[in-house]
Amino acid sequence: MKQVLSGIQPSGFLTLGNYIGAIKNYVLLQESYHCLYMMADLHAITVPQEPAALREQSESVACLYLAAGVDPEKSTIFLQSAVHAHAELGWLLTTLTYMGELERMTQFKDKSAGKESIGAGLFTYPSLMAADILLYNADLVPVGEDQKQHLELTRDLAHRFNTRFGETFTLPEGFIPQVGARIMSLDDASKKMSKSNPNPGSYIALLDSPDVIRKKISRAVTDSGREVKYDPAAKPEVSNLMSIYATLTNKSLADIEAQYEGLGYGPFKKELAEQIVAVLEPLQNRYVEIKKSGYHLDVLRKGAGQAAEKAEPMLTLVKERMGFLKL
Ligand code: ATP
Ligand code: LTN
Repeated sequence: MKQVLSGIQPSGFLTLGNYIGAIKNYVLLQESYHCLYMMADLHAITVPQEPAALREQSESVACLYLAAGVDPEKSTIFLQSAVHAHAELGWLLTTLTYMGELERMTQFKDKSAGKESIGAGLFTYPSLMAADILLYNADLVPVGEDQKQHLELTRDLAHRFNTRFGETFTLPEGFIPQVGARIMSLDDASKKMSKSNPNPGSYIALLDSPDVIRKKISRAVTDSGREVKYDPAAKPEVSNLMSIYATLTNKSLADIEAQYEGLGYGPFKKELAEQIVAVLEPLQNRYVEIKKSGYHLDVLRKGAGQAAEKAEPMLTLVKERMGFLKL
């Protein structure tokens, strides 16, 4: 059976972009594959995090995985920091990564732009992500479009290692949705929707109340026309809202165009907000229950043990192949 691995950084509270680009597919894939889903907390600290906030956000991501339907009987759910092999293999792979490769990463360029002090970890971030994936010989990695470049690097590192030290790692493939792989900001359709955007109006948080969701959608930027038409080049804002609508309702973009022909943006936005509420309200109710019960902490404890059991033999093999003296 194929192996799946993915993760989300607890660097804030999750958005609809995280749900559509990643979590929705986590739930789908667990029916057919061995799946490991982590809270990438070692990645989250590549930008400064308040300790109390990091703890709270990590718990929140775990509860959201569970509330969205990731089933701990089918999938292993764990904290990256609870499995030591991630940091260790991360270092080993950092030594195989070229500066030029890291300098080309668009996520690094975006996140470091205009900043005075940039942590070295933000730069070497992709080598750690490669370690997460290769440690379990994952075949498939469900992610949004923005992670494609990191996956390419992961494949290059796996190939480089295999060539130098002998066949060890599987070369992973991305599992990227056809529609919704890059949900854009509600206030600026040239930027991706992101949980670390300082303007909360730019995203729908998975924990936003129904009224906040309605308000944010009604205020979402649209062009001055009125035609509900999917045309990302000419109408990026409406096209983005249509992608959200399509993924949440499983309707095709053509069906949505037909449904709102001649009606203008108003009715479309109103119905979109209701569709989002219909998906998020039950998820939020489950979230509250799970958080209160503390169930997620048991899941994480068990998950760390299961993940470590798989990761340790791989790390031992890698170290042996690289020539570390075994005592
Ligand atoms: P940050 O703003 O802190 O960098 P983020 O919101 O971009 O965070 P990540 O933790 O980097 O979220 O991403 C988690 C997963 O969600 C990844 O698979 C990523 O590709 C996906 N994802 C994030 N934002 C979007 C988006 N706007 N559209 C589709 N998928 C997304
Ligand atoms: N870099 C990813 C989060 C992440 C990840 C992973 C995704 C860390 N390790 C391993 C897939 C597989 C991001 O979404 N920013």
